[in-house]
Amino acid sequence: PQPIYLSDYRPPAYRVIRTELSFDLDPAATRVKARLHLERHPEREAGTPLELDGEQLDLKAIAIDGQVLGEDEYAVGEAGLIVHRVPQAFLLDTEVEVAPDANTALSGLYRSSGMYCTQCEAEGFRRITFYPDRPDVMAPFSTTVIGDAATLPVLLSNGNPVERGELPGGRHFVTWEDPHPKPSYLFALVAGDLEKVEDRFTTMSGREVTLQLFVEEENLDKTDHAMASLKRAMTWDEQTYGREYDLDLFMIVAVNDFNMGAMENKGLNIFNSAAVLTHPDTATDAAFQRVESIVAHEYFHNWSGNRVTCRDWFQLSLKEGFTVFRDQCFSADTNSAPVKRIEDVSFFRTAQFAEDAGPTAHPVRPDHYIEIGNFYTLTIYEKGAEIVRMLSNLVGEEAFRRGSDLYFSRFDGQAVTIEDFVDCMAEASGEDLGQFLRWYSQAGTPEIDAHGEYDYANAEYRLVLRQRTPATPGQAEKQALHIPVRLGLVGTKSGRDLPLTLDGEALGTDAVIHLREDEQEFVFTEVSEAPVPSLGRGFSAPVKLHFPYGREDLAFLQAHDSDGFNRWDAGQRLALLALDDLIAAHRNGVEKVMDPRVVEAFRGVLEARIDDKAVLAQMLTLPSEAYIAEQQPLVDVDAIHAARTFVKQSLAASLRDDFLRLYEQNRSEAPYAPQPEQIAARSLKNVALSYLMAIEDEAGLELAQAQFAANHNMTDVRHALTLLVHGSRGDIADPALKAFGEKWVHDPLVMDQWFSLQVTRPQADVLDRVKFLMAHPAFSLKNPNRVRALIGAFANQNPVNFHRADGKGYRLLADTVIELNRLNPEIAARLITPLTRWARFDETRQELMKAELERIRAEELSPNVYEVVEKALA
Ligand code: HT7
Ligand code: ZN
Repeated sequence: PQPIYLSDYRPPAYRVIRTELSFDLDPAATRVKARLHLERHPEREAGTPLELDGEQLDLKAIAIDGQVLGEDEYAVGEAGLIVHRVPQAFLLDTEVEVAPDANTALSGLYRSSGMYCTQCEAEGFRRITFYPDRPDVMAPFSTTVIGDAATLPVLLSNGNPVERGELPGGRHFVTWEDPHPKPSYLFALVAGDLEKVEDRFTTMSGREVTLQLFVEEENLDKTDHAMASLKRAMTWDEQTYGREYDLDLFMIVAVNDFNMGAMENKGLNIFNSAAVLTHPDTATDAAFQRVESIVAHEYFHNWSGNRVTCRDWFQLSLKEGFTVFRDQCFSADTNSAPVKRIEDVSFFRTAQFAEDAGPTAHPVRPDHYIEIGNFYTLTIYEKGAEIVRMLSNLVGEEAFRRGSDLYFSRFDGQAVTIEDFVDCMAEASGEDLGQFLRWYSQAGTPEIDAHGEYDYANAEYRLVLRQRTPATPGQAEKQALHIPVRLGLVGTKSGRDLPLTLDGEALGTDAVIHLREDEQEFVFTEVSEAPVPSLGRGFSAPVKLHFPYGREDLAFLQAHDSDGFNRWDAGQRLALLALDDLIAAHRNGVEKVMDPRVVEAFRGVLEARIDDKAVLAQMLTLPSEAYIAEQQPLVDVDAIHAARTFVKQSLAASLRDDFLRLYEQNRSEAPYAPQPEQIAARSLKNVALSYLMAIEDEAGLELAQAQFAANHNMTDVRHALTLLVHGSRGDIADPALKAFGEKWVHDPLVMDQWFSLQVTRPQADVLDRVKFLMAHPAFSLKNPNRVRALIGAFANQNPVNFHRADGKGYRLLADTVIELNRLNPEIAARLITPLTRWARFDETRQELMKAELERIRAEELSPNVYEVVEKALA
């Protein structure tokens, strides 16, 4: 497969003025008729052939302006159709046959649990009909769906239904009109035996919108939260961005087999059932929050993505980065804002930093790709969102809103670029964002080395910041970025933020300084006492910030920093320093000794009377093994696991009574509600239980058993069950696990949890359990959720077992990738990720991982898997 380059972009030779589709649904042979109203681009010369994308399509008929084409007038290849001579403006009629049941890739038209559905982003529409399948070709669509009336009572597509009727042979049809010009990737069709939940929303201008959620009958009781989230999101987008919904109908459909979380098709969002269905008995607090944020994310795309879309797929972050930023702000406004930031940054620093340091690292706007499906990455989404967040902070909230208003009005109905977006922000704010644009083209995580010195005599604090971005594949040299660093100076005597004066200007006690050069010195004057700097507050830029903090400094910041995020981060840094020592001790076979300063810091947190329980729970949570690994020059999974377990047990032993008290204070019999206060109390109680279970004393075991048996809500049940299953008391865990599995055998989303919690056990026998569960009747490689729950969870969340020294974890993953490469290349390519990180491990493991990558490479590969494996072995 050949790469596609951004520099080769050319506008489309032919525009689609209108698209008319008709689907006659059949599992093995669906007929798709397409009538395209086409026009040559004024700048293209007469005689330019018409080239349409098309894959795995069986062409049955083709005509131009009603004239059937002769065989020498067109050619069909693996990638599409060429019509050699066409007029300037014309009608193209095609009819193709596709096989939804044979579609295991879940891209294009496929069936899931008997229901027909589509997934067209990024390039799935070309598996439905011949079309210029690129986002800069936008057209209004009319779609007629024909199906069996008895088995497919519900027939949906984008827009509004305009006609319906009966047909001979027990069939029926519905015709849908979508007046908004859209690219093909936003097309959707659903047909099935679905139940509907309906609600209404009145927009800010007083228009009535019907909201519909379609699910299988047994899931009717799991829709309330998604519907409520949708209405909250609609209100928020009106209030925060002035954006109103633009059709009379907004539909969401839940499907069981889906490659990602959800899809923002115009007026007809299709959701992975895991991203929409919730019930207190079956979904955890985290699942409730995830549903809320995904419902909002897809809804927000109606403007940031659909009304204004991407010119080409290199601009993917234009819609995804902006929309993630929007959904993050929405969740922050709806829940605990500091905790939302802590959770997002924890995830980002663990997973995106690892991606940016690995062989698949790429800029937020890549300049080439082989398979765009491989670029739905943390870099495009999350780093893209961090860049938009920096922009918003740089220009200020008001200018940001003016900039987004300008962007939406200037480019409504158009397909545009990242520059168009940034230009609007520059225009609205008057800021020069030229250097800032480098964030989009430069891969890798920038590192800042900071040094500070307090000059008592002159009451000055000198801060020197040096930036460097490490080389990444294809980018050896890096340029200096414009990095906003939010900071405060916390007085060591007063414990308060000191006033900041820079170059004679008073900046208040919390300010942003702008690092634009490789190295810059900032001299703060009138600094009345020796400070500890609090740098990168709120994670003001997606960088690694190094400062030679001593442990006392970190304990001080943890207790006194006015910035909640940095207070939490100081605790994490302190724990990391202690963990470093313990990892070294484990590797050297030396006895591990707990740093008393960490115990005292945790005691301080417990006694500090922090009101926000959700923040307190975060402050009591140790860095994850994955994040610890991210900090190590060479990853030693066993030493990391041993060190973290030791710290957890030491804290549990020293603070046992505090954790017991915390547990008791936060238990509640109140009926479950996914409300921030309840979620916070549950998270605090469950953090306490984790510590108690780390030492498995009688009290902890009893509480975990009782919590499981009380069966109050899935958050508590799952947490207790996980702690039991991950513990050493099989006599207690096994019956609980069995009972749970039997109870929920008919609920796929709960069974996913049942699979995951077993394969993430740290015990050494888990590989056999993984193999055993792969043979379980409920396991299927064709269901992406199940693959993620079992294989994905094992490979990504069980480092000690996945990285077994005998390489059997790697072998299992490679075997699965090889099988999935044939069934579902998108999922196969994603699954390889942990093997691509081989360079972070010892030589023996490196060789074992590379051998598995070579074994995959020897297969006949999909472009998706080929691209990832080639990069990993380059
Ligand atoms: N924009 C959507 C992307 C998506 C997708 C991409 C590739 C393959 C399958 C997919 N399903 C959904 C989701 C989103 O970001 O909102
Ligand atoms: Zn998105």
